[in-house]
Amino acid sequence: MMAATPELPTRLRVIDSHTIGEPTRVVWDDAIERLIDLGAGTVVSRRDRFRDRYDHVRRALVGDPRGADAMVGVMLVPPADPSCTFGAFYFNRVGYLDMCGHATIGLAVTLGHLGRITPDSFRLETPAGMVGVTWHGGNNATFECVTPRRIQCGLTVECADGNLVTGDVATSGLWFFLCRDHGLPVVPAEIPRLTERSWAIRRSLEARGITGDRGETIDHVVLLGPPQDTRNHGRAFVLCPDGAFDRSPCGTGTSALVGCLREDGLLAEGDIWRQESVLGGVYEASYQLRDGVCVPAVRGSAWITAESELHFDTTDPYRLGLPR
Ligand code: PYC
Repeated sequence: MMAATPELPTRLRVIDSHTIGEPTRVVWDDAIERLIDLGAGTVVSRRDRFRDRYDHVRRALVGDPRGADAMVGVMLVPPADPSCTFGAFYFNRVGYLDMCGHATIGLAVTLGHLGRITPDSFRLETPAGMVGVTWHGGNNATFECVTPRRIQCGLTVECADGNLVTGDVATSGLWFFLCRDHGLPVVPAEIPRLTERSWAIRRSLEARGITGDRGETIDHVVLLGPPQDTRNHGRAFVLCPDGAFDRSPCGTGTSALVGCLREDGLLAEGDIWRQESVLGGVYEASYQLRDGVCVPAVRGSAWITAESELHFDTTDPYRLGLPR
């Protein structure tokens, strides 16, 4: 017998996009507000309430069979900070992300597509903090991420597969291990081995108790390499928490990298760093110093792929997603 079904509408409208390959699903339906009560307060408190009471909605929205590998969902909520126009929290098929760069670019292009914004800048309240967003019109948007911080530089880790790698532990809204000496070409043909190696690194960080400075799991691994196109500066394979690789160069990962490059004296204020994904899509990143604080900016492009209505038929055994 099927378990009693928790609150979930039978239909929900969403807008899907991809940010140079990386999928985003923005929930765009009044029904969700009638059905779920996230209370008042900050984006963090609304996200936590969603996680505690309505986590099944997350799985139904972005997990199999309705979601896609690597998809990040965005729930728009009212901001608590009066300087922000919107609030948003992010989730994927295994949990929640405090910030997501590609999904922020996807959200800006989606809001532009819906006529909710004009080409301009606005402030977005996210669980990681306040993020500046500019929709340039059409498919292009820039986000200014939270301040990057590197807490370990040149850390050597022995992986479960026996390989020794050296990298930096850094954050810019999410936690990353950024590594250059992983020994693999950052090309599509190597995605299975890049995935395996980055999982080995992630497992080894966990086994050694290496975390963010408040015990956060380092759940994104960035394997860096030289660009394939001489107009660009670097290339990245990024393993996401759900085991999928980021089809884009990873927005928050690129922000964290910008912070490391600055500290290493490899990127001057205002200079552009063009970062390729393992698939070849490019973000343009730079930073400004505001009151001495590094503010990274990442510019990218997103395209709407669908305006759809998801169906959650009450007779569907998988209306809440596959059980995994
Ligand atoms: O663009 O920040 C990002 C991101 C994180 C996980 C997937 N994309």
